[in-house]
Amino acid sequence: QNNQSTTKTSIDTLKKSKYLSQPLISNIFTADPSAHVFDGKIYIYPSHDIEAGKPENDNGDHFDMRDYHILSMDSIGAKVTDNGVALSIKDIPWAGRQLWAPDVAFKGGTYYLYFPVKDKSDIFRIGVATSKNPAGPFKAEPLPIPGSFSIDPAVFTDSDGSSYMYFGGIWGGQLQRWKNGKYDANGSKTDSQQEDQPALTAKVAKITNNMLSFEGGLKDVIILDKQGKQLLTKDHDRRFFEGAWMHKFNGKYYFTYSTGDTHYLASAIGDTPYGPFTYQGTFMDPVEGWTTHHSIVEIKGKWYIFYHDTQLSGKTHLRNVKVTELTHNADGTIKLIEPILK
Ligand code: FUB
Repeated sequence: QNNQSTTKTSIDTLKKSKYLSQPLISNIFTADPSAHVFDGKIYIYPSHDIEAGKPENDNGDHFDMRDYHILSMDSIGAKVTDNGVALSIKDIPWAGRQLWAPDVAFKGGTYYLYFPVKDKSDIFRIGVATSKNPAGPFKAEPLPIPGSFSIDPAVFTDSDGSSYMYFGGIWGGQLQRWKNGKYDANGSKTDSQQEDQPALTAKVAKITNNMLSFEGGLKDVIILDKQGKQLLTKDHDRRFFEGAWMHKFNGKYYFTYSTGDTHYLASAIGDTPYGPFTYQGTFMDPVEGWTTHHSIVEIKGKWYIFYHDTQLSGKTHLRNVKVTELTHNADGTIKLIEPILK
């Protein structure tokens, strides 16, 4: 008996030592962590993964999440608190299914939680819910943001107080079905399928003063190569797939994202929140699990990346969030992070 438990402990230790960092919590499965600092405390807004028994497919039906839990901690390495249900799908009047990756913004004493969910016609839209407390509970607005679609909202507030939303995702995220500004239910299941044309990319919109709508229309987040040419559909190692994030460092705007089917996190930098952005390279190698999704945040003078993998479950739809340090290089790139130790 003793020998068996010693062997099990050694195997567990060996397994753990494979990874650059360890899961932040293990009482629930969490993914897509958007991290922010409010009043000196760290808050993480993740998806809450569950086993819904849905078959795995390219549409992402197996990601059938029903609520959000917000995590908080006083500092990196400190105890992580799961603050319980912050918003449930049953309290979103227009929602159908699949609560995917959220983000949050703060303005004038109110926290705004932005979330993608399929409406009752199975079309992804982006909604807003509000709270006076960063950990919730949040109350959803009665309707989605007018003109919103697709997934993965990331809200960036610039030094002048203006906020912008970056959003979109191809394949299950449905971005490719909005070619002419209207949803095409019979459209492509993956991308534009025009291999030698500029790839579909994220959208960016300025958010109105009341934080509830878009103003000035949607713009494409243009990603250029070093020769000034837009990345093409066939360039799966570099083109945008989903999971946008924006942060500002040394006066430059860093647009970071997942390349999806090639599983990298990549960065591109620009001089304004609207871009254009010049591709800088990959800054995180693939994690375990199909999806990769992150946020980047400065905490007490150091930069961190929050991300997920499938260390606890070994299943692509049951993920766990993690954090590790991130370093900006002087040449505009971000130092490569290898989540699985060699
Ligand atoms: O969590 C569901 C989806 O998986 C997210 O919206 C994507 O970014 C991917 O992480």
